[in-house]
Amino acid sequence: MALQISPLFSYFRAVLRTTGPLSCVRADFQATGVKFKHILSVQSPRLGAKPATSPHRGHIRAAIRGEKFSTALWKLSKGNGSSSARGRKGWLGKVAVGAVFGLSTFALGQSLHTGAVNAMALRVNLNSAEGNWKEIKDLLLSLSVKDRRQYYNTSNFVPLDDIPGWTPTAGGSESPCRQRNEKLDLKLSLYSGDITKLEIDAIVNAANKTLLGGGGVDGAIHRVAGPMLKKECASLHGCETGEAKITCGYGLPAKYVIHTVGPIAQGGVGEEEKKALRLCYKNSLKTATDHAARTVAFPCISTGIYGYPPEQAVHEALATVREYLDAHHDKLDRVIFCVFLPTDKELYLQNLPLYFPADPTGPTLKSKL
Ligand code: AR6
Repeated sequence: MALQISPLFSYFRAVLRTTGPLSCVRADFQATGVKFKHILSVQSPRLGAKPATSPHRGHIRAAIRGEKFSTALWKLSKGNGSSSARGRKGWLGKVAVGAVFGLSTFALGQSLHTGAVNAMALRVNLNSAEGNWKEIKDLLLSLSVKDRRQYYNTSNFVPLDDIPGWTPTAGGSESPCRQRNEKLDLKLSLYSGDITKLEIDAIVNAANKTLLGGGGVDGAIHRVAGPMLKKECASLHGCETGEAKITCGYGLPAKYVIHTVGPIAQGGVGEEEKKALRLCYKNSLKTATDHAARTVAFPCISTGIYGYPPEQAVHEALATVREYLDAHHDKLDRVIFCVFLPTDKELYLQNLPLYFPADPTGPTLKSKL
């Protein structure tokens, strides 16, 4: 942007040095406006290589540039420069704002913003590896959920409202291993399906140490997020077992992806693997709350390719989430256990009441799942 703004301002200065009456200045600025439009059109390439054809694409770079340019002009028009330059800059800015495109300050700002977004038709392709992931991330994270929807790379996303809260079921055969904490009612969900569909603040990825993608849920997440995710992941320089790192969700309906690396348990589960698996859940939740993510979904970390027995992993998952929620329930609205296999769903249905028991004296509550 600096490359584009500075020639324009140099041009303003040159024109002001060489012109006399304001009408001439105005005429020249109008010409400059045309040039500037040209600069924006020609030098603002699409963020992706292919022409965008779907309604999921947007106008990210154009929006950022339009925003920055209108802000720059606004600052200039306020004349907040130093000492003697202040008066000249203020005057220059006001003339510039009034003159470029022959519009009022307000109309100019509006025109640049909405014009950049709507009329210039510069489009983003989240399926292309071209483009600056930081710019895209900044914009996506600044949008409301509703405004972000146009960038989703998946159909049939599932909004939080469609994910029922899990309510504890009293009267199971096994005795609970935790006390009841009514503050945690409706803070949990058991969701059966694809984690890449969830429109929530953060989904957790069962990644590997490189963070550069792989199979299983990791592969599914990278496919939907698109290549910008891999670019941002590459900037994180890997992740150790049990740690967690956060990125933007890009084409995913989830705003963030929290990448954690579970233990490889193909040789059996010992204390080290248990501890590492608990750390995955704890560090993922801490990373979520550190980023003000209030809704988080977990897959069954390590229980696929990494071979952790699911009937053991479920206890580490539930115990750690229970412990974290006891201490930090005010920071989280929902923790979702996202199960992919019917056998995992069964395991969670059996074990959830042990870690999140119902009131034994109250009415029997039925899970809505
Ligand atoms: N949504 C929700 N859960 C899923 C999905 C999905 N779309 N796809 C699979 N699962 P895994 P790991 C479940 O193998 O064992 C990768 O190559 C799956 O049924 O994905 O931690 C990484 O790069 C299982 O319950 O992760 C690593 O190299 C759970 O996700 C390695 O695999 C985890 O299975 C990590 O292995």
